[in-house]
Amino acid sequence: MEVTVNQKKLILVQGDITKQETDAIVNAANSRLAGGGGVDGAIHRAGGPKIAEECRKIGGCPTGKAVITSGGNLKAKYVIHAVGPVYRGGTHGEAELLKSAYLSSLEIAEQKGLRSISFPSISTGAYGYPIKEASQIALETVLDYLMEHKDSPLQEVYFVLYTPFDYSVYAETLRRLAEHK
Ligand code: AR6
Repeated sequence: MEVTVNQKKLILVQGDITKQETDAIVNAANSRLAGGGGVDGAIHRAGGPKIAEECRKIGGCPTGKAVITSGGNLKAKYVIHAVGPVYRGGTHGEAELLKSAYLSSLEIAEQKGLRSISFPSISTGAYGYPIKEASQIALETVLDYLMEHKDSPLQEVYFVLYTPFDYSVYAETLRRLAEHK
């Protein structure tokens, strides 16, 4: 499924983000940039040790922010490591922090002049963010960004959802949001 905003595309696909050929893929990292399971583990496995080495040099990243490394052996030239919040009931600023993790990634991509980027569903695995709420924040943040940054070099923003269920939740949210824009 895809929608167009200011001649830029937001595209939902189901699959494995490590296979994406966009300029950058986004990692759902932790604030120590220490690697882990889920999409983080998959990216480090597929990208090789160079990514972890660069992460070690950077040292860490606060929740709600992102940092960039090379893509190692991946097809993507860069990995943007975004740190989403751990979900603790929704009353600890989680929504703002999740939005900020997406925005920080988009800003880094824009500064680097990237044309395409792929996001996973940040925080909805190990960090426990309910996916319906998270999809609303993720998609709204990207749609607003594309609307407000006409001159950004970013032309394509993908969401790569790992399971058919995750894809269906994002597709439903996107349909709803697109109707109201
Ligand atoms: N491609 C796309 N999405 C994937 C892939 C993949 N190859 N593998 C998993 N997902 P999670 P979080 C989905 O747990 O909740 C790590 O240990 C997965 O189905 O990866 O932000 C880090 O080091 C889920 O929908 O990230 C952190 O400590 C989504 O990616 C912590 O987990 C996010 O799940 C971050 O937790």
